Amino acid sequence: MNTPRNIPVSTSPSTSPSTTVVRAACPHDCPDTCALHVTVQGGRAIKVQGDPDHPPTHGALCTKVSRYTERSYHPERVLHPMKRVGAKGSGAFVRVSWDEALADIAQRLAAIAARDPQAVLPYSYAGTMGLLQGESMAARFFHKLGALLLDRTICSSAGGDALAATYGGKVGMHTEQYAHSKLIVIWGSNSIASNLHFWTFAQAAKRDGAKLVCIDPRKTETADKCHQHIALRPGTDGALALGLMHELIVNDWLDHDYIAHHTDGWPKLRERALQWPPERAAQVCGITADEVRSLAHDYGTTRPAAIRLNYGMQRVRGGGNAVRLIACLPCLVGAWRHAAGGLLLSSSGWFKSVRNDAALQRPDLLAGRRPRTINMSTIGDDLLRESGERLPDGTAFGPKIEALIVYNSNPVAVAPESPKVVRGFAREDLFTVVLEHFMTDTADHADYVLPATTQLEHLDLHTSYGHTYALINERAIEPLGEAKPNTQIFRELAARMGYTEPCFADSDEALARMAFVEPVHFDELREKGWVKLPLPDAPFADGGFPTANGKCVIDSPVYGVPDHVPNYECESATPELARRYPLAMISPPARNFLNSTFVNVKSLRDIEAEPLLEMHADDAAARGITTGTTVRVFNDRGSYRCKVALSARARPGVVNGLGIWWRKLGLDGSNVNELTHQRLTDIGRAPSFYDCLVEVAPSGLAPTPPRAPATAAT
Ligand SMILES: Nc1nc2c(c(=O)[nH]1)N[C@H]1C(S)=C(S)[C@@H](COP(=O)(O)OP(=O)(O)OC[C@H]3O[C@@H](n4cnc5c(=O)[nH]c(N)nc54)[C@H](O)[C@@H]3O)O[C@H]1N2
Ligand SMILES: Nc1nc2c(c(=O)[nH]1)N[C@H]1C(S)=C(S)[C@@H](COP(=O)(O)OP(=O)(O)OC[C@H]3O[C@@H](n4cnc5c(=O)[nH]c(N)nc54)[C@H](O)[C@@H]3O)O[C@H]1N2
Ligand SMILES: [Mo]
Repeated sequence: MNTPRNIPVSTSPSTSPSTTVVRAACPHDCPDTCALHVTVQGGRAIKVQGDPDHPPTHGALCTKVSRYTERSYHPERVLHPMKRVGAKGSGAFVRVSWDEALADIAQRLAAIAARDPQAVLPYSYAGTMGLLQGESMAARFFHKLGALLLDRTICSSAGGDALAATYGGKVGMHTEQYAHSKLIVIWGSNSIASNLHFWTFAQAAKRDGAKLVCIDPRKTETADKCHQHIALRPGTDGALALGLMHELIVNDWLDHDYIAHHTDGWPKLRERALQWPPERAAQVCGITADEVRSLAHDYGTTRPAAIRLNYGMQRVRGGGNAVRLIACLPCLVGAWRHAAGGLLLSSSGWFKSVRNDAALQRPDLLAGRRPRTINMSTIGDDLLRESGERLPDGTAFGPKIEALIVYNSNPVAVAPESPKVVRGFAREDLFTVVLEHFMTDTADHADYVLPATTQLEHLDLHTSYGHTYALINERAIEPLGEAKPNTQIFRELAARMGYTEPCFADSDEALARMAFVEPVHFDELREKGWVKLPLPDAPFADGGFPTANGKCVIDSPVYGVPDHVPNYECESATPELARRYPLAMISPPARNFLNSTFVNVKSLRDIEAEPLLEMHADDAAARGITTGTTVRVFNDRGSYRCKVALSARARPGVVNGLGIWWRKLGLDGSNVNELTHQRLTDIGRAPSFYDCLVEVAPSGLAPTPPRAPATAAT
């Protein structure tokens, strides 16, 4: 926070004994995408701080990323290529040279691809959100190979596709504008944990008299600090939105002019909403009718009113429909007329016009081939399929997956229904290469683990899904050990495969120079660290949504009029299942981890202590469970052992299994995904992690008190 403002900008890694400050960007999968200053002394990064001048970062960092040097210099970093010598999953590896590893990998991939390139699957997500170290050289490599395509759905595609169906893109309010709102509805998000920099703006509004409402089944640390917490059942947000609309209609809190000019299809939704009086919505949501009425009153009568929607509420069967319903609300009351009113789920669509993904990823290298697409969320099932196997929709699966190249992801820990994922990764006839910083649960199953650089050790560029600035990440230090950037690993693999197209020789700087188009310039990023997209403060004050006719689409030609869609697993949809497994389990992120990243950083793991299941006192008492009891959490898919914490954070009927722990650091080598399923959301082909029924029973071991979590300092 006290970094001098006049930092000398360093564009190459420093080895001088003097101290330099390098401009960087946080690579993690988080809406905040902070601008960083990395202090380097004698070639070693000694401090990572938030850029005080970048408005969304405002000089502050979360606990995790302020420890970024601890992660980069971690004694367990994988710093050399490693080849498996033991059974898959055993973690027995020996060090080999780059030469040996790359030669063998290229030879094995070439042999498989010669039979059928569609037996090769790339698997990646957002370990880094960087445009270069994500899908640039990697995409070129797989396009040239003709490998399977990956549908990257594991996080946000239900809400993202739903928002795009409504507004025409993943677009919304500017995060800074929340400082000026008078009502902020934080919907399906634990902002203090997962969107900390937004929370600063919400707090400023609160100090200015704004009311803050949190809608979340869990009483999160964010809910603690809001004026009101509405603890609805998981997967009932669509019903709540319909109940709110009912009240907006009957009390005439609608902006008729905005509706008439800037929305399409309201009459049909109006008819549907009139069937949702507060009593009906309340009954579905497990809340009181007064809670529905009072929220509708606040939302219908306060200006400016802003919703911060987040992805926590779309990880259920009806997540897409719920997002569409909620996205209609700001149009119904004309909240968009104000810069500090409206809604933000994701801002990533604002970058669409300045990104040149085709230049980075070169889909033209497919040369007319159209490989099949595999959904990353069903990797458990798909790794276990045989060639030509009949799929539930009647079509045939293509060739069996024979090779898997994983980078920027830890699917063995994070993908749903891990019993199947683990079986797939354990297949002896599967050739697996993992590019990683650490020996994760996934790396343990690899034939080769290749050491990748961290954000301090490579160049990258970033956009954001929570703000509207493009950023640069300059390389601050030389790669540690023999680590190489993902780009370089794919460049060298391409050479070994005999790919001679000039694009495989592009340097990282060459890639960076083609990543953006007007008005974002690489040289300006290099000079300033970040640039704001030129966008109006109140983007939809006069409509102008990026849809075909500029209106908010309520009645979609593809999806129809949105409705409440009950969970796959719930009392109303599956009463028999609900009798055997009466507790709904959600598994939201733990504050000091980022998905499964940082779980191995001891100082952060010490804060989280151990994998815990939060449980309401009544549910625990009914099962003879108390704080510290080791329990079995189970359903038909699997069983997971952990300790229970009786907690006011859990509502009756719902248990919270905070994630995402590395399996091998759990009590019995598993984590919450042992219980989740692979069924996909209504829109966007995404997993429904939080749509999951379980039962909990003491596992027979004597209760011991959980390790006391230390106090987090952020
Ligand atoms: N510290 C930290 N920050 C993170 C992450 C992390 O793991 N740790 N993950 C990052 C990633 S990958 C993402 S996608 C983003 C997005 O972040 P989100 O996925 O939005 O994560 P949270 O903000 O924790 O929101 C989840 C919240 O939704 C609640 N929830 C669960 N089910 C429902 C429901 O049915 N309805 C409603 N209304 N709420 C529900 C949970 O109790 C939880 O508090 O955060 C990013 N930031
Ligand atoms: N039960 C349950 N499961 C969930 C969720 C949940 O809420 N509940 N959340 C889901 C969500 S929102 C998401 S986004 C996914 C996240 O799933 P993933 O994207 O797989 O995220 P991480 O678990 O953080 O794993 C990222 C890995 O990338 C590695 N990495 C980072 N940078 C680099 C790099 O530059 N090069 C290489 N080669 N590797 C790098 C890290 O070391 C880390 O092991 O998990 C999903 N799974
Ligand atoms: Mo995510």
